[in-house]
Amino acid sequence: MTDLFNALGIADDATGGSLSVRSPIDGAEIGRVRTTDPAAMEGMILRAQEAFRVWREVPAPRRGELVRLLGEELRAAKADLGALVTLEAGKITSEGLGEVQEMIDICDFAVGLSRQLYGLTIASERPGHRMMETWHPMGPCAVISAFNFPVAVWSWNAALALVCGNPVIWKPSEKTPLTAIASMKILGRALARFGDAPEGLVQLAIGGPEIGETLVASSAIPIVSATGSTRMGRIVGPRVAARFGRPILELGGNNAMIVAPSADLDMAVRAIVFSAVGTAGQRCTSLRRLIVHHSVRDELVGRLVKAYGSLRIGDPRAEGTLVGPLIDTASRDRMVAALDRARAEGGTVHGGQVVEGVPGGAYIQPALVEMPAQTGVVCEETFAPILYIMGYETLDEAIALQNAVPQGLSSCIFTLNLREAEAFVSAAGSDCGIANVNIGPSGAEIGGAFGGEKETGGGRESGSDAWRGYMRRQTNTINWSSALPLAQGVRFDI
Ligand code: UN1
Repeated sequence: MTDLFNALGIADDATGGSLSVRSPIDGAEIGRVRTTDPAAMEGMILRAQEAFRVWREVPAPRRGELVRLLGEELRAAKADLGALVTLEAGKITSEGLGEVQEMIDICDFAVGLSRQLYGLTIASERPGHRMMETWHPMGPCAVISAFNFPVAVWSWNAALALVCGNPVIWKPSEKTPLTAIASMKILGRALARFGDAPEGLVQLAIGGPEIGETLVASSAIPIVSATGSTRMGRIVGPRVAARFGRPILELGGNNAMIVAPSADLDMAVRAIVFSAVGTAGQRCTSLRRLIVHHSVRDELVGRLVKAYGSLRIGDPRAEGTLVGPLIDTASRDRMVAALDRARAEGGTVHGGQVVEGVPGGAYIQPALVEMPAQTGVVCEETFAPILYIMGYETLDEAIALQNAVPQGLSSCIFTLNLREAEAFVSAAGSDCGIANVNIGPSGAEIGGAFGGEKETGGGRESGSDAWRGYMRRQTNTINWSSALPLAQGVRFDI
């Protein structure tokens, strides 16, 4: 561990502070970090504003160079940062590395984007006039991130914000400050090679709700990108909106898969197991509801019970482990309580036993729960590996079930029937921000816009044109004639 902290340059930061950081692997303290004094936030916000005044005038491709260097440094640090993600967030080794790869991917994307912040030209109704759109930097961007993707979600936001000309203030989860400090050190290496970035371009604020509240309340921060629970989003969203800031919210999901009669069940089983138990069910895209046609239900459930029975649960660093610990025992308690409630609502539970694998860690068998209907507990997101299973007869019924929850992040259908697949992704199909065919709901690539509707919050991050959320649009009308005609035929002669 000391070697790891040295390699990432965080050894000095990971001792002596007031916030105790525990590894979910065994509950042991792995570091103490200093929290940010809430009284220091004002200075931090001022520094971000000063950095903005410089950074917004740096040409976007040059801004992209910083992100290119960050991508290079992340490549060099991938094994170490991945190992730290495993240590601090409890992800299995492959998923820890995958998270860092996601950071590298968004850096590559943002570098290309730094030469493609395109606007439109628009036909003017007036002779000798031209209309166009210009995209300008917006200002400091606050990033409030969650424990489950402790570094990738920051990088989605930071890479885009930086090429778009915005400074970043990052408030990571209190459960994962070490990966945040390490990411800042890695960024520091890129900044040193870059040379002339303004001080305060990217800052880290570690601490509890009072830190987040300052960022949410400050009108000097036009963009607040927040990832976490719907409960958190209900507080952050309205507060940012009330000061006419721009919230980018990525909140709870309750993601479903429909398995149709024609589905390739071999593929479906693999997709279900990865998306329901990967990251111990702690992705916002994790599969939580299986809506399976009655004709294939018994076979599929039988195969899933078998597959779940062979899952290796334990130390996420060990070769062959597929299910690591939950983030903490409170999270495991919530899973146990949800399973009790599911039983009370008529469910039959397979698995879900607490595992005393490594003492001090919150290990538990992932659970499959056959439900008679989509009851109250199924409509809630429990951030743990619980997969509720329900049956259906017609596709309309399946789509209605899938859409009948308050969340709208990710969804998918397994079918070899073209009509069903197209119906699922049509206007009357899935109401989610992500709708897939023959792949699971989790593990999205960074090239697409990421986010969802309803209680998921409506924000979009990562690929496609999500960058527009980090810039302000300006409409320009240029008159190159020697007359001054008014629009809409208005006459106003003086
Ligand atoms: C999250 O859980 O907040 O699609 C993000 C996925 C990952 C990102 C998840 N690429 O599962």
